[in-house]
Amino acid sequence: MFPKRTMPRAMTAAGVAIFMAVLPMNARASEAGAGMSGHMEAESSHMGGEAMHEDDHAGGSKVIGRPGDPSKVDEVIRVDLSSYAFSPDSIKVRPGETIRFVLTNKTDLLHEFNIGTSPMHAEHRKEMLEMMQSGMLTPTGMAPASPGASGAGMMKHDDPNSQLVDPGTTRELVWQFPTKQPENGPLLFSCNIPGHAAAGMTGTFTFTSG
Ligand SMILES: [Cu+2]
Repeated sequence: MFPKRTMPRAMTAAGVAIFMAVLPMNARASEAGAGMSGHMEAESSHMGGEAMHEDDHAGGSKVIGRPGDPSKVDEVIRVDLSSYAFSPDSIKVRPGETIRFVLTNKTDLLHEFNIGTSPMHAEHRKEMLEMMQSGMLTPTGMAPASPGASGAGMMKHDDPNSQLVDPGTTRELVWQFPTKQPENGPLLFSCNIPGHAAAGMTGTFTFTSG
């Protein structure tokens, strides 16, 4: 029913993986020590049928959903990414439904669409800031990969709940939502590129009753 667009996604994921590969190991270690509550360590290839959780310290459901099956999409929602806002900035979700987000960035800056709870976004923002500070991430996109960035010690940063949208492009993200808000929710969408969320680039998911 919908055309598959796997190539742009794959390229973006590879770019992110290369970025994370060069982060200082001590930075990664200190994050881990602080409890990477929002960090998804599994590779996307392992995420297929598995729901995503935050670390479960307090009990209760913290499921934020899972990568959706592109052949079982219940609803298509277009979201425009501008500097610095989402339109719409509030999205209604039916419990358990699968949404294909069509994300269009008409600006000349890089933006992100990331689904998560507030603590997850805060954690991811720290990672994005480190990428920016290391020069691997620029305001307009990923820096070209440096030779030798791959190999042993390669870090994966392939979050299936996130899509980077290059300037002037459209990307898609298919996500199956949980049946209710996570205990430590609510679910929000956010651009975690440094400064963008603070400037207003966030939005809310609200769950309808049925
Ligand atoms: Cu942004």
